[in-house]
Amino acid sequence: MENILIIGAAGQIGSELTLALRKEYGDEHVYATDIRQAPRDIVEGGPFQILDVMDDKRLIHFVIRHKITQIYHLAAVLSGNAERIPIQAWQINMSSLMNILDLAKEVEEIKKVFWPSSIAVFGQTTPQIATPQLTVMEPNTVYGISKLAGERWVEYYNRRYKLDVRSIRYPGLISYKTEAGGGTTDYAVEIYYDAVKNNSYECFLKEDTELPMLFMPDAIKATIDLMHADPAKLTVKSSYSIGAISFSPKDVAKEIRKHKPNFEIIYKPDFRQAIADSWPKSIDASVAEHDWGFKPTFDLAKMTEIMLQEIESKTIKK
Ligand code: AKB
Repeated sequence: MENILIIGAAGQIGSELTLALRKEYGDEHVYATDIRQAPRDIVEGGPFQILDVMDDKRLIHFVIRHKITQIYHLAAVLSGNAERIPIQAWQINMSSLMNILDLAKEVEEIKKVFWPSSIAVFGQTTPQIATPQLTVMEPNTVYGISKLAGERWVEYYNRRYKLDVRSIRYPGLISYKTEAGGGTTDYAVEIYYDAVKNNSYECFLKEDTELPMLFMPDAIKATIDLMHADPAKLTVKSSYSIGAISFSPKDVAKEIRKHKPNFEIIYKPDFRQAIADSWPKSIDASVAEHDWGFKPTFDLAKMTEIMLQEIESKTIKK
């Protein structure tokens, strides 16, 4: 029997992954935690507790009391926010990961850990088109530096302590359930909300800034597939590159106009432009495809249709 701990269950990935894992393992076996209140379906659909991943003493009690066997550590300060509080962001991102890795090494019952990395591990010197799994990595954002350091630690714990830690380098994630917070790819979520609310959007990136993205249902499936994969087939012990759709703000605006012909967009790039410019435009996911069958299904057109529909129906219900 598996007992799963989710850290960061109120966040963009956590709020959807928790529900998917509860479906699979049973509501009562998936313990959702966060430092803030989570959406209603998370709180009411199974165990939920306010828990700070930085509080290692409470964390270990929690893990032992609930006989946790798998941890998904999703909490992090994202790229845009991390540039505002660099030292604090580094401390939060690194200490929380080290707490989890060390805990998982010590507690024998914990069999698997998941930790998300990001395309932010790449930098200006990385080839930007079809960025390979293994390539130059010189990130110049605090978030990217913390994710790259995290990847090295994940590989270290895998090899040195035989701890089964699995990881994905997520591209920008797009979802309608919980809004992202503090990232550079967030424009691709905000644009849909503002299209529904105001029929217009002020974009903080330039119109032709192309970035790799993934629709949340594909991201959730990828995460679960990786966690189920045969360990003998996993050749990457740090983090797997994945990415499905590459587009720019101009491309999304064009797609939105197919549904809302009067939609307007203006461009006012801010400090996040430099972050986006240092990231890949597209990702070569062939290693993830080969090792554990990564196969995204949504393209920009299908995703746009669903995003607009779902946000509209949320807005009407309110
Ligand atoms: C961000 O923009 O910071 C994140 C990421 C790509 O990791 N969405």
